[in-house]
Amino acid sequence: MAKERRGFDTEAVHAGTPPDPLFGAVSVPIYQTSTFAFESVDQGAGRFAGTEPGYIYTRMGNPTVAALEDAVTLLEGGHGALATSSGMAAIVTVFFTYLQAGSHMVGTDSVYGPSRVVVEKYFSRFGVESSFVDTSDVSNIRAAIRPETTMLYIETPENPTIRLTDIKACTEIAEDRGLLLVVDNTFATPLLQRPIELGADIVVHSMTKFLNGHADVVAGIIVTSTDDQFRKLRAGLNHHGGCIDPHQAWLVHRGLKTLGLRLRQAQSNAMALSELLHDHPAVEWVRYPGAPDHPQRDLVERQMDGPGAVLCFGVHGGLAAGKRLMETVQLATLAVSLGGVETLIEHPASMTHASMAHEAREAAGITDGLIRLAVGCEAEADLLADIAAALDGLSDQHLETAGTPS
Ligand code: LCS
Repeated sequence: MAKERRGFDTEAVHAGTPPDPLFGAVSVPIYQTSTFAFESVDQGAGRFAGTEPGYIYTRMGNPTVAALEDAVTLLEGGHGALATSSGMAAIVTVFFTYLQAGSHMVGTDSVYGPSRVVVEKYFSRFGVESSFVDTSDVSNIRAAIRPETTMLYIETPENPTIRLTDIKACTEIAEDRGLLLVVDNTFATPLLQRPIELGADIVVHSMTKFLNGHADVVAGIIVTSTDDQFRKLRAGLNHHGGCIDPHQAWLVHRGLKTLGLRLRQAQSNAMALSELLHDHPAVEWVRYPGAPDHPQRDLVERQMDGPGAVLCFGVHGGLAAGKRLMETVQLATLAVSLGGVETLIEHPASMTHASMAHEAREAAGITDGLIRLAVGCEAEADLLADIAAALDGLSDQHLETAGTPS
């Protein structure tokens, strides 16, 4: 009888946690070793040839790392996974493995800045061409595809514009045009969105964010949907060298167990904050997939099991007022990154997306006035009070300035 799929939280707690044969340790042991002894030359040769099971060298695989990879594979509904030293190492390993001179990729214009810059600035030196377009309108993807296009790379929800791209529609385009569809699922996580189930080929994550969830590790992962991709990427990662350290892998695996608990709490806080922002006179605009006025509500309903915990907004008075707000908040921390238990606020144009050219940033909707709020797990009332006080301060100042006779 087919085994029924267990609940997400059950899998998150138990996946990749095989019983420890030596002592029965309930937590996966940390195999903090760079290399593994062979019993014989023939056994070593067999491991290198792939005819003997067992580990060789931690860059090529490690049991603690494998436990984390098994867990994420299961949660994403993939075939296999490869954990990496950072989200960027995961992304660059995919590009390094699949792109070549003369090939062209189409990508989301408002991706995490370095995911785009690495292609436009570095891979271009090796003859790789790219077009980054607004993939929230899939007709832009079709228009950008060339005969030499081999990859479609999307991020949804997008960092930091919180626009969405229709994964199912991208799957159809990718199948039609023979492209590899790669989805950065960092913002949604497998709790809220499973791109491989929708037909994507490969999923990447910055595990630095929600999967680890505690702002104490930098890590990434690549999830594949076929054995062929897994083998190619395993070899690609071995040569690229961006493997994860076993201790970091163990920390991420520990964080992963509470992903559902953390993200549901953060999401509920984000919903309350989006309502506060929506109603506050100091706020010019807000974008959050959970808000009734998000322009892609239908897609949110179809593609996601929840709106997530990151939102963006702009205040009246533009960047100057935004800076005051970001420096006035007390509980929210002025810092880049997201997906941790603590609420973070940042200014993408001068921080996370500063490496993009100004025109490219503006064209992608990453305006100077955009503020990103990555909501954490604090008590809702405290977060609301913190943001409301900072916004009230802006309104008071705005009224004072408006009321000052010239
Ligand atoms: N993908 C997304 C969607 C990201 O947001 C980030 C990092 C990465 C990939 C790269 O992951 P990393 O190498 O940092 O693990 N995003 C950041 C951000 O928004 N603030 O600081 C880092």
